[in-house]
Amino acid sequence: MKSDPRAKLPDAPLTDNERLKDQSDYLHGSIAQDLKDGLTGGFNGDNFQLIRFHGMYEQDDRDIRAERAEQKLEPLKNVMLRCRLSGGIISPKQWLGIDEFAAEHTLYGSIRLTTRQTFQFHGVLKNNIKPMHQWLHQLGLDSIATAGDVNRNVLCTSNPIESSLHREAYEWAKAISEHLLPKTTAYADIWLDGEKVFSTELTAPQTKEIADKAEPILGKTYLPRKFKTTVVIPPLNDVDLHANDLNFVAIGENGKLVGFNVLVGGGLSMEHGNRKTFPNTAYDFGFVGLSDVLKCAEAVVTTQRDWGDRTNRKAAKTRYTLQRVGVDVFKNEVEQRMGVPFQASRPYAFTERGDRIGWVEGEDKKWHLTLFIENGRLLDYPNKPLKTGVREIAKIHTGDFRLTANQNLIVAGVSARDKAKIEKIAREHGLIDDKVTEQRKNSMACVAFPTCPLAMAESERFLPEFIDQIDAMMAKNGLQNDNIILRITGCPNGCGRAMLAEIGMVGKAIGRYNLYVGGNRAGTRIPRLFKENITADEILTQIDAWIAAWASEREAAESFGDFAVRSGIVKPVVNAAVDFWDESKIPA
Ligand code: SRM
Ligand code: SF4
Repeated sequence: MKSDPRAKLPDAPLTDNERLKDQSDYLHGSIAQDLKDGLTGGFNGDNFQLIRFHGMYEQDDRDIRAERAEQKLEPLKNVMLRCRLSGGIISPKQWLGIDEFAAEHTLYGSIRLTTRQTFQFHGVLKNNIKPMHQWLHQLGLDSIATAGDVNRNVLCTSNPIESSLHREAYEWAKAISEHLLPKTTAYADIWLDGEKVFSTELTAPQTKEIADKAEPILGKTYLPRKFKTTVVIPPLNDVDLHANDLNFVAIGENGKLVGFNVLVGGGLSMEHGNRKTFPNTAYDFGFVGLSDVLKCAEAVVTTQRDWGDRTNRKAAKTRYTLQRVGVDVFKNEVEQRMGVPFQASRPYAFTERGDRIGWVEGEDKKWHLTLFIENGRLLDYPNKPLKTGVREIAKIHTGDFRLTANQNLIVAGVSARDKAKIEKIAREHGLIDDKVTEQRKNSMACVAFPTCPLAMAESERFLPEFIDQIDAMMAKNGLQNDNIILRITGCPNGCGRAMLAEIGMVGKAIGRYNLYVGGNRAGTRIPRLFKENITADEILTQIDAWIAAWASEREAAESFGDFAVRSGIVKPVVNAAVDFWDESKIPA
């Protein structure tokens, strides 16, 4: 096919990822044969990348890498699996199943709740991979398209309070996810011995009628890069829509969903020092009614499919396509493809992002308990058997569980009769801890060491003690009931969404971080670099001074991020594509 001149694509060779997708026979590769290769715990050649489209990453434990090398052993190769869970909803029965799998068949025994409303198993050895998929399948779960160059797990505001609007929005998140899923039979062929019929309503993607392998939406070589989508219900921006390529902001009238405002081109990753990369907030395209939602999602995805840069993975995401062709040109193309123009955006406002930890009553009179799970890591800790606690709740819970985009867990749909029983279990297992500060509840870290191969600095393992010190600073200044959205991410890929925090730390090297400041509460402003490559102690000294200044000089109810901008700690990032790297705005 001749390329569209409006896409202004560079005349350069395609990346190797394009070759391997093209030659993969719709994501089959030789994964099935590779599984039988007992000489290595890992995957060979292209399969190393291809398993990502099936929701897995090959990893090894970095803590023991050197020791194994000394013993002339291969690194302890294993896979991390990421489940597909649109809107983060999982039933107690499914929970009990994944709890058992994590305990019995993974190296770490944990269930890790992620920043995108799902869970990961870490440390699955090769011989357990196929049984794992079959195990998930029995539970009505799968991991299709949770990684790789496809539309990933679709997020949806975890908002059980307004249950009717949430139910409608959630159905859309599921429908969009299913509409944009790969249609290849590779997942079923490799992991389920060809079984194509999915039995539960949670997984409807690969139905009998999809008999061929064609990919009508994604195409034979899938998307140029990963693609992320949300459905969000204002005023809560808990899903952090600006981290995503495509966003549907729910617009309700009299409690009924009437359509969505569509925002395109958000994303947070960058490379240290590479000015061609930048985090970006998404652009407002306008409103679509409910009858146009799927057409709109498909039009944005296919435009990015055809116009995204396949010669350079660092320039391949939607936001770079928008920069290259122009936002209006991209938007017009989407309108052409969906067959209707966008209407003017409807008014809405975001006020907050965090999860409401504790009990709330929904409009349907059911109760919902949001449990704060530090870094989303569910494991039995000394004196805090968190994983056992959730298992005990799952045994008696008649509603569902909802994973949040802030790595927390909601026990949703509890009747007034069961409330006390569930609270008792949660307290006994440390899942409710009244001593957890507001600051800790609003802090977040990505996984990083020991499993993430890309980590430059500690993140998840570093955050808890770091927050002890921030807690002390807040208390010293009388701010123990306040909080700053503080996030750490172990490298500039930004999985912990530090690039939408009031204070963000981005790993640079072991023990060293770049410090960013000045994001806002609603998650609509990117923070600016304050200092590069500094130690945790230097950062603590800086934050101590900032907190003291904020305590004494803030205006009524002024958040820290707004204070940082108003008081001139940093100049705000206004248009990241243009001014994120502007050195004149970085403090000397
Ligand atoms: Fe991420 C890669 C973990 C959310 C941007 N991310 C990775 C990998 C798979 C490392 C790798 O490629 O080998 C990490 C696995 C670590 C481990 O051991 O588990 C990883 N990302 C995570 C999770 C688990 C972080 C967490 O602490 O919860 C999140 C899982 C999400 C999910 O369930 O799907 C996670 N990743 C994010 C987010 C935040 C978000 O989407 O809200 C981002 C920033 C938003 C964005 O995409 O711009 C993010 N992850 C990346 C990138 C940079 C992508 C890019 O555009 O350049 C990579 C690297 C890559 O894709 O090449 C990456
Ligand atoms: Fe790994 Fe970097 Fe993502 Fe953290 S931000 S999980 S270190 S890729």
